[in-house]
Amino acid sequence: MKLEKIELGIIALPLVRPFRTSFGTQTSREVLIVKVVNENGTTGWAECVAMSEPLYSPEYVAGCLDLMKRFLIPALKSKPTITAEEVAPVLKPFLGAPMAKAALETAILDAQLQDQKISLATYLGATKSRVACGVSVGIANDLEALAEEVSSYVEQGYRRIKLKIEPGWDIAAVKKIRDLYPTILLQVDANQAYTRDDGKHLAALDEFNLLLIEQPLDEHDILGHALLAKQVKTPICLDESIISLQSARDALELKATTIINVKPGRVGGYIESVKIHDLCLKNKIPVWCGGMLETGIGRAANLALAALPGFTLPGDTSASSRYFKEDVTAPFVMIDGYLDVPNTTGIGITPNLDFLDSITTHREDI
Ligand code: SMG
Ligand code: MG
Repeated sequence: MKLEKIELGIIALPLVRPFRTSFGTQTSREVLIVKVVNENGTTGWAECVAMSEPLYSPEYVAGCLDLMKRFLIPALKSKPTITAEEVAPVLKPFLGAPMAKAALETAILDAQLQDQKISLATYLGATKSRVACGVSVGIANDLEALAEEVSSYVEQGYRRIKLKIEPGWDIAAVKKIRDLYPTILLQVDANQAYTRDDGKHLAALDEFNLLLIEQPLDEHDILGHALLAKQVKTPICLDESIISLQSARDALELKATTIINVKPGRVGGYIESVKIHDLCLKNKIPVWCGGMLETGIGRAANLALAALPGFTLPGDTSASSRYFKEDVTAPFVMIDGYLDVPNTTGIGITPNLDFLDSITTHREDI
């Protein structure tokens, strides 16, 4: 396609409740939204999953906007035509920035698939029409508040609970929820909050029959995760460390992870995500779809990915109501613990433009 127009917008959406992790507390979601228009007048949408500050990963909203304007978009526009499959190779010389690159690739893919009249789910190879939902539960003020929050999610039908942990908020929190729900699928996510010396401490989680411990150590400490895997029985699942197909291959080979959290923004897009999925499927490694507090735009695309056959564990793909009072698309509503996979062309959403305008804090037309 020919890129006729690209619009970058930053929106701010309050979260329905603060979300505390080992690296900070989010009360509102600032999101960089990408809109592309091609020569047919087709509009493609995507959201960049970077957060406001570089706390989860090195990328952040204002940095992604600058990088897109200064380097990524000029590189794409220098080509007379571009396909979604060409985006990653064209942007490869610019190092890092998987979230910024993924957003551009996804917006172009959305427009391309609409023109081809196929859904993202079909394009990616989805085999399911709905996906089981998990929910990620932040660090609470005390164990009672945690139990209350988890109970409300269980009542709503969520099929898997993930507890955020950090030193000082781990064993007792897990015990509290496991005692309340002896059989529920339960896992924890540390967002790199522990060190190699914490193996013995983390082994105390083994008795709670957890699905996995997500990213206990520094994102660069692949060897540390492999050593930790020998000390704990609970499977280790990498999130932040997996930034590409190559890094997934290496981490598996080194036995640093036996389950992978696939986040398209973290690995540079949906096309790379499918490659990681295929590698894992071939090696019988379970994968699940991570979340970055996406609006309906990113959620729609994540659901298409989570519908691939290797996504055998419920992901952090929760209903719109878990995050926002009002979403920028029609809300994703959970039925019986599942969300339907969008099946119209492209990523399958139409943003509410008036609402989007009303929450836009910054806009640039390129
Ligand atoms: O989208 O439901 C969601 C959030 C899931 O816990 C979640 N994401 O490390 O997996 C993770 C975190 C990253 C974002 S935390 C603000
Ligand atoms: Mg995580």
